[in-house]
Amino acid sequence: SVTDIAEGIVEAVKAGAYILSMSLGSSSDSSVLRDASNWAYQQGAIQVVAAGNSGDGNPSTDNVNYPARYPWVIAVAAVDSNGNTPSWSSDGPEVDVAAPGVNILSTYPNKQYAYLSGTSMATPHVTGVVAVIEAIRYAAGKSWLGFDAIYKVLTSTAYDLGSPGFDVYTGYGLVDAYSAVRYALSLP
Ligand SMILES: [Ca+2]
Ligand SMILES: [Ca+2]
Repeated sequence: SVTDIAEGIVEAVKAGAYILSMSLGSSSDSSVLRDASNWAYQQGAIQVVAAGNSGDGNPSTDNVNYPARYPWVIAVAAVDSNGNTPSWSSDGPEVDVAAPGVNILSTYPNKQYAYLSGTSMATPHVTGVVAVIEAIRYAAGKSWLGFDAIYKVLTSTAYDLGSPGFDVYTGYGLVDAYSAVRYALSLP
């Protein structure tokens, strides 16, 4: 339930998890989810969230789920191996970046692997990049980059896809781990 998710966010941050990967969402907002997510942001947590699999191909309708819609999280759309947006990837002005989300080799119940598709598969690619950024900065003796700086790093180094510049399908573009790490290491 949404209260379970809210509680999970709060307990994770209380336990010291400051990078949250959330392959989940709902089309309806909830005050308890909003409060928990905003609280996590205020604690310095970086929340990376699947935009959703409710795309309709219409750029004028917003299909981004909650909590991906919140401005204090990073909302991730899916692209295929050609950089194209699958029809189901949720589109909207809150999409921040895109990542591979079609036919992604994934862990699966009962000690299995399976090729899965969804913004749920795209999201951990971005979460991993955030973790690498913070880890390499830590190894270099640099401070934790908070949400605002991470947001700038990811969006300004993303590889532009689709229509030039920001678009509602891929946000600022395909997340680029190497460029993002290089840029993050150049920051104080
Ligand atoms: Ca739409
Ligand atoms: Ca674009």
